[in-house]
Amino acid sequence: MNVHAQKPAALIGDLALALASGAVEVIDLTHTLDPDFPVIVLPPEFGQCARFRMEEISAYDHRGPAWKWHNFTCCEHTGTHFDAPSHWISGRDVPNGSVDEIPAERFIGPVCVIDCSAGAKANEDFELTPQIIEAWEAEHGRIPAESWVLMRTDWSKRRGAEYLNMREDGAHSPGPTPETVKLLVDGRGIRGFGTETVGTDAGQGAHYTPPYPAHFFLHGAGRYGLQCLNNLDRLPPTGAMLIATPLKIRNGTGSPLRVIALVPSKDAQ
Ligand code: 23J
Ligand code: MN
Repeated sequence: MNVHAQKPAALIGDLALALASGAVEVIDLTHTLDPDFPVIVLPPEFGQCARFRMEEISAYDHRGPAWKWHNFTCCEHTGTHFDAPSHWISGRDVPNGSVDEIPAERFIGPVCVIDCSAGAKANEDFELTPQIIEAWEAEHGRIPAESWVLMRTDWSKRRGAEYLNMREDGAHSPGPTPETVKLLVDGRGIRGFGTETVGTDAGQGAHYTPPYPAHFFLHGAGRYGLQCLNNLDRLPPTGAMLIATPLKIRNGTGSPLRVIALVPSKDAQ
């Protein structure tokens, strides 16, 4: 354990006080679940992801005079969502590879945010490369093992058809190269990788070797994915703590979830 660490009881008490006083802020990294929020569209020969749908059971009426409630349905990979190792063929035999089996402590961890917003603005097929990771580390220090690495592109600000950005040859959106994912997984031992786009892979990710390298290498190594993240422009490059707890779906390969980050307040520093 770090020699500077406080006693755990003092640490939790201080955190509770810091949250209550606003010295630590809670940032919501989640989009609203809504039937209009885009879902990934695969080539037509494959099965497709269902959008979020909600139906009213009652609304303080004859169907239930004092209560309102809904049934909802969706794909595991709808809206802001978590990818488990069992989502990909490379991770099919990973122990504790589905959302219900992942130990709860793995849902909380430190965050590194790589700002690719300028590059993604100039090039919709922008690639996160090992050179960009190394330049980020020269400025902010080495990416710690078991951290979440988030790729900021400001893609979350896009609306409607601009979000999937589909053309005749498929979607065009930024993502990591195979070498980058290998560096993060094998070289740094990250916990997981998150994006603002509809997948952890680029829109054109099927054309890499292997296809969809983020899914292939992350999940093959028992690491996780987060997609459709929001508000990454409100996170510092380092120093935030991510909390991402998927629903406990038996054998689930992923789940929509509320993702939040604890961030030191700018006013209270
Ligand atoms: C299935 C097939 C390809 C991809 C995906 C799902 C996702 O992006 C996902 O939501 O996990 S690329
Ligand atoms: Mn997914």
